[in-house]
Amino acid sequence: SIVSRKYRTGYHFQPPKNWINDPNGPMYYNGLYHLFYQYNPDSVIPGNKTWGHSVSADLINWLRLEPALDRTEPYDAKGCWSGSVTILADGRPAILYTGADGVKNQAQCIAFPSNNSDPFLREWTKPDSNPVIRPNGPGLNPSQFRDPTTGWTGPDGQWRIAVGAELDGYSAALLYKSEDFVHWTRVDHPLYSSNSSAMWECPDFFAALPGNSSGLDISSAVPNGAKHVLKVSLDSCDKYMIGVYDLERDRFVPDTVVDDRRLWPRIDYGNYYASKSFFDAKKGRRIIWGWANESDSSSDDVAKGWAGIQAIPRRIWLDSDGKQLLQWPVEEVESLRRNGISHKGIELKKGDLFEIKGTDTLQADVDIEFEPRTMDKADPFDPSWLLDTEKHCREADATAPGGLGPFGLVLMASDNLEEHTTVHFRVYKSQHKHMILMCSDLRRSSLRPGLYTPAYGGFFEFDLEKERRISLRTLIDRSVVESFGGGGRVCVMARVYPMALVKDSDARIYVFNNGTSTVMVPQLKAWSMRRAQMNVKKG
Ligand code: DQQ
Repeated sequence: SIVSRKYRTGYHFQPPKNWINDPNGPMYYNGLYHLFYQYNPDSVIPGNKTWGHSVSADLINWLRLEPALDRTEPYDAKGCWSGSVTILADGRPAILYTGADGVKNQAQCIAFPSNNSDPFLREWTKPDSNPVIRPNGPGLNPSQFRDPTTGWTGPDGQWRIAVGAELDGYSAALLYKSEDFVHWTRVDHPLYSSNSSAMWECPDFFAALPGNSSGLDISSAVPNGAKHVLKVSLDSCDKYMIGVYDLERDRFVPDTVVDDRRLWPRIDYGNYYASKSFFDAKKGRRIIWGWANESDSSSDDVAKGWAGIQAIPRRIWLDSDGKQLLQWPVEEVESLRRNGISHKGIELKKGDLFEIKGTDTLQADVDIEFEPRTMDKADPFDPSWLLDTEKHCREADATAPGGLGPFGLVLMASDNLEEHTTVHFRVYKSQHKHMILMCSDLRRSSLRPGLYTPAYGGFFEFDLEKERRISLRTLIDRSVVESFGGGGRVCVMARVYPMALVKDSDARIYVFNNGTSTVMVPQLKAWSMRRAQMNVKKG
C-alpha cells in the first residue's frame, strides 16, 4: 500500500514484511557482519518468534537469509527468544538463546553452525543437550528467565555468561559458569542484582577504557583502568550502570548505586529497546544495535504489512572521566550521503527560522553546531526535572522562550507548520556547570489519529571551561528521526508518521531559535541519503 511504501525506511534496517523486535547475536565473523533479530515469519503482530538473519559487509547494505533458528523443539515451541553469539576459543561461533516452551517457561539453549565452511552460516544445529540451562535453584521464576549475554572468560579460564531474571521477586543478572560452553552451573550469587525493579531483560555486559573510542573484546584480558558497563532493559527503555568488575568476588560493582531507577542514565531517551552490543574485530570498535518499535496503531501495522526496525548501528564508548557512554552512528552510514550542502556563520536571533534547502527532506543526515553568544542568560536548573524529562519537555517546549534556548531543528514540517517535529536544546545553569536538555517533541508530528506522540527528552552536562559548541546530528529516514546531541551524550530515537509523506507534499527543515539569547551556527552540513540495499535475497 501507499502507506507502507511512504513510511518504510530507506536505510534503517528492516526485513520486507512482518513483525520484528530485539536485535540478537550481532557479530563480525569471517569478513561479514551478522545481524539476527526477533522475527515473526507469519504476521505483523508479535508471536512465533524465530531468529531472522541478514549479513552485510558494511553494516549498511544487507543480504537476507532464511531464519537461523525456528521453533522446532518442545523447549522452544513458543519461540526462539533473544540471545547472543560468542566466538569460542577454536574460532567457532555459538548462539545462546532463550527457548520458550509450550507454556512459555524459559530455558537457555545452544546452537552451532551446521556447516562451518558456509561463509553465511545459514544453518544452525541445536544439539540434544538442550536446554543447557534450566531455571533451577532458589529464587527463580521460570517465566522470567531469559536473554543470555555474550560469554567472557574469567581469570580461572572458565566461561561466564549473565542471564536476565527475576530473583526473589527482584531484578538480577544471574551468573553462570562453564568449562566447555555447553555444561553450565549457576554461581551462588548474581553478577549484579537490584531491588528497585522486578525483571531485567536483555542484559549486556562489556568493558571499556575511559576516553578511548576503540572497543574492548570482553573475552580477552581486560587492560588496567578499564571500566565495565552493565546495560539492562526495563520500563520500555535501556538503562546502564558504569562500574568495575571485581574479579575476586566475580561481581559487577557500580561506581554509584542510584536507588531511584528513573535516574539511571539511558542508552537512548526515545523509542529504543533490547539493545545488544558486540566487539567489531574488523575495526576495533564496540557497536550497539537497538530495536525501535512502531508508534502508530496495530491496524496501521496491518495496513503497512511491517512493524519494527533497528536503529542505526552505533559505535559506543566511554567518555574520558568514565562517567557516561557516548554513541555515534557507524561511519559506514556516511557512504549513503550525496548532494551535501553547507552553511557557515548563521546568526539566530530570538524568533529566527532558517530553512535548510537543497537536500531530500525525508531521507537526510543533518549535522549542526550551535554556539551561544553568551551563556549569561541561562535559566537556573532544577534537579527535580531529571525525574521526568518528558514532562519537562512538554512544559518547556519549543514555543516557550527561555534565557538560552530553545534552539534546534524543526523537521518534517508542512508549509503552514501544521505538522512538524522539533529536536532542540535548552541550556540551564546548575551549581558549577551547565545542564543541557535535549528534546525530541513529536506532539505535532502528524495530523493522523491513533499515533503515540510523546515529547522525549534527556539531560547532559556541559562544561564551559572545555567547550563552547553544542552539536546536533539527526538522521531522518521517512518514519525515523534519530538524533545525537552533544557529540553523542544524549541519543533520541523517534518514529514519526506525517501526513505529508502520504500526500507526497513537501516537508521542510529549519533551524530555529526561540530563546532570548542569540545563538550562532558556526557550521551546518546536510546531505540527502541514498537508499541502502536492504533485502537482497540470498539462498
Ligand atoms: N523480547 C524477547 C525476549 C526479551 C524481550 C522476546 C525484550 O527474549 O526479553 O521476543 O523485548
